[in-house]
Amino acid sequence: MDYEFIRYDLQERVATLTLHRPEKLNSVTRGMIRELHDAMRRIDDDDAVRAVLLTGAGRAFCAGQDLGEALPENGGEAVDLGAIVQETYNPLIRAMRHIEKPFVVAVNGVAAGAGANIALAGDVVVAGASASFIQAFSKIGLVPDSGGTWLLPRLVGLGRASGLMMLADKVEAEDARAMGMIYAVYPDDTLQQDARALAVRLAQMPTKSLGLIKRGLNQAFHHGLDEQLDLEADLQRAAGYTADFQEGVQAFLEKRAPTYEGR
Ligand code: LHQ
Repeated sequence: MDYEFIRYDLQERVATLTLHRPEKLNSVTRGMIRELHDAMRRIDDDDAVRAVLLTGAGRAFCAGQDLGEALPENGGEAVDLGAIVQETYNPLIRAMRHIEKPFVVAVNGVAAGAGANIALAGDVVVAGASASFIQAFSKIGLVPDSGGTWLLPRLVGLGRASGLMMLADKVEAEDARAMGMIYAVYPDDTLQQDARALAVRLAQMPTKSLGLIKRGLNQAFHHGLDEQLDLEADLQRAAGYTADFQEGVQAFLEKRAPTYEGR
C-alpha cells in the first residue's frame, strides 16, 4: 500500500512511522488511520522490524481526530462516533499494545485528544521540551478514547487523570515527565536523534524478551499478585527457551558483548 498521510521507513531494524499532515497538525483522517492499520500489520509481520519509532512531521505530534470529518455532511444525521472509535482508534491502540516489539514515541509538539492517547500507548514515550499533552475531548463535548481512560489513571493516578480529562488543561513536557506520564524529555533540536538512539538500542536487544515484558505489563494492572506471579513464571519459561537468552548468558560468561538476533 502506498502511503499519503504517513511515512514509513525501515533502517537499522527500526521502522520509523511519521504522521504526515503537518498543515493540519497531523490530525487523523480516515485515510491516515487506514494507512496506520496497514503499517501496524507490516510491523507485526516483518521479522526485520525489531523496534518502532512513532513521531509527527512539523510542529505537532498529532491534534487528534480531524474534526472536519467528525460532523455529518450537509446537516445530515449525527455520525455514530462509537462506530468510528471501534473501527479506527481501537484497532490502532490494540496493535500498539499487543505487537510484541518495543514502540518508542517521540512527541515532537502538541499531542491533543486521540493524539495524546496514541502517544501514551507507546512503550517508551519521550518528548521534546516544547511538546505538550492535552486531553482535549471535554472541550468539544466528548470523552477520552484511544485507551486514555484506562492508561492515564495508571500512569499518573486517578486524581490527576480526572483533573486533566475534565479540565482539558495543557500539560507541558517536563510536567508530564515529573508526573510519570512519559519517560524522558529531550531538547527540541536533539529529540529525533535521541529518540532514534533509544529505538536503535532497543532494536539490538533480545526482542522476544522485550515482547514478553510488554505482555507481562499489559496484564499487570488487572491481575492480583498470585496471578501475576504465575504469569511471570510462564513468561520466564518462554524467555528461557529463546536463542537470545542462550547468547546473553554465553556472552556474559565469555566476557564479550552479546549479539542478539531477536529469536
Ligand atoms: C485541525 C485540528 C483537528 C482538524 C488543528 N482537526 N484540523 C474520536 C472519534 C470521532 C470523532 C471525534 O473525536 C475523536 C477523538 C478526538 O481526538 S477528539 C479531539 C480532537 N482534537 C481536538 O479537539 C484538538 C483541536 N485542536 C486544537 O485544539 C488546537 O489546534 C491545538 C491546541 C492542538 C493546537 O493549537 P495551535 O497551535 O494554536 O494551532 P491551530 O489551532 O492554529 O491549528 C493549526 C491548523 O491545524 C489549523 O488549520 P488552518 O487551516 O486554520 O491553519 C487548525 O484548524 C488545524 N487543526 N487541530 N483536530
